[in-house]
Amino acid sequence: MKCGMILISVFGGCLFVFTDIGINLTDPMFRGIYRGTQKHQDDLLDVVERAVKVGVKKFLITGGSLQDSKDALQLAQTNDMFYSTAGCHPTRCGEFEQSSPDQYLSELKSLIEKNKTKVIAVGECGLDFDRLEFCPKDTQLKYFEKQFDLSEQTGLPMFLHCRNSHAEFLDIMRRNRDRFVGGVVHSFDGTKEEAAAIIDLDLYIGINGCSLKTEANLETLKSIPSERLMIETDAPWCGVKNTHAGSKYVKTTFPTKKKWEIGHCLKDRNEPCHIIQILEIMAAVREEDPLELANTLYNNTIKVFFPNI
Ligand SMILES: *[C@@H]1O[C@H](CO)[C@@H](O)[C@H](O)[C@H]1NC(C)=O
Ligand SMILES: CC(=O)N[C@H]1CO[C@H](CO)[C@@H](O)[C@@H]1O
Ligand SMILES: [Zn+2]
Repeated sequence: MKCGMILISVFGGCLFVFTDIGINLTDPMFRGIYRGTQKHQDDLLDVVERAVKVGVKKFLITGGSLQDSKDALQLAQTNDMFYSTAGCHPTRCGEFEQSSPDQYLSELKSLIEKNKTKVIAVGECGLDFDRLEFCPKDTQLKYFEKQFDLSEQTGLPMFLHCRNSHAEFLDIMRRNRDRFVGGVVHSFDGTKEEAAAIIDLDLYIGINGCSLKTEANLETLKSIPSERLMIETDAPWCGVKNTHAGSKYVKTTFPTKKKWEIGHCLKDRNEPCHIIQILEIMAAVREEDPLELANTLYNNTIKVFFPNI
């Protein structure tokens, strides 16, 4: 595939290599469906092609529940660049109790074990105390900890989520540290001290648009060694907005429309091609060479998620 054709960038096309460690590619928005209604044609392939043109080599498709993990795996099987995670997001943890918690867990386990070449992490799992309306605290705590059974039994690293729950999160991570090989806390928006505590546990920190909203976020980003960072979009969520502190460092823009049009990005739908904007912000804030930084970030993902290649 040709690179750089749609880029309006000071950087050339294929220079960069990326693993987008967090991408919700099973979201119906990439099929043109919004709140159950078909609003435009399915443009998943265009979205993927735009990402490939900026250098995305590996797409780690997030699984957020048992069904979503099945869908993510099924999608991962359609493309050699796609991989998936399997687990249950904190806001979905009530699902464990809808039938039998043990069965929910064993179905996740069997999905992983039968598809070891595609499922590369346990997750998304963790804690989210900003959204307790979806799942109460005690349920989140219980089933986050339960998912270490999966990392222990499968030997896979973890893809972790932590929102407004740092103390409880760290407490659970420390208590279970010998039950998982490693992993990443994605969409990180915490303080320098919180970042340091995560690194102390020999974990990595994932940065997307939600990690770059304020000057304080940018200061925290500077404090993290590049050997501990990963990059992601969390698309279709967490896009970089003009109001975000990081946006002043964005150099690459894409043809974008408010109403869907073929060959264009859509204003309020983040896409994996925007990963280059995250890199531009990270490199500028950290005063690092973007190419060197991209290589380091890519190598970090190989170490954690693809140790055998
Ligand atoms: C990344 O890994 C490749 C292959 O092992 C190596 O050649 C390269 O120097 C590494 N780059 C960085 C910036 O770590
Ligand atoms: C490619 C592959 O190994 N697919 C398997 C994934 O797991 C399901 C069961 O959960 C099997 O039916 C597939 O064959
Ligand atoms: Zn998340």
